[in-house]
Amino acid sequence: MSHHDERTFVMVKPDGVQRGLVGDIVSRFEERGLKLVGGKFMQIDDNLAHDHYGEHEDKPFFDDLVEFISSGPVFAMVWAGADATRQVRSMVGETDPAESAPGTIRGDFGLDLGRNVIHASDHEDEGANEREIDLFFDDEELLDYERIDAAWLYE
Ligand code: DGI
Repeated sequence: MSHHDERTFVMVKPDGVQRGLVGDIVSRFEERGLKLVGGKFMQIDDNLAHDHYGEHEDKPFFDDLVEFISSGPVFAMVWAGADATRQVRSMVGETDPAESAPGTIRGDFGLDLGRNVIHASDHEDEGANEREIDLFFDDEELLDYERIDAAWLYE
């Protein structure tokens, strides 16, 4: 795998789907030059919600978080590109939309910590990207192809 193919897991949360933000969010990553290698419109069940947010199980907001993330459809994606995990997080903004800069997804579309529109793997948590991809996708659901503009995106 070349360094252009680092993969990261991204998900439009139920609030983003309900608010019609899927297209805008997908466009941002496409325009940045990232490559969509997997996508799934789905509803998260209780088990998957617990697995995905397991690191927060002792937090006071855990039950609300699990209920919210499984409350309606989400759009789960895998995006690939150079330094993808860190670059996507910088486009997403801070965990709290109120602290997120304009121009970031959370800074443009959110006001409340519990309704922050999007999830993306934490680049500071080594291996979180691949763990989350494995949790949501089978290998055969991730497609291997080149973007036709790859030679114009990378030197
Ligand atoms: O990786 P992030 O989504 O930016 O943040 P995280 O992994 O620390 O937390 C996961 C989600 O949990 C986050 O997107 C929103 C929610 N959350 C985090 N901290 C708090 C919180 N929700 C509430 N109500 N209060 C918190 O302090």
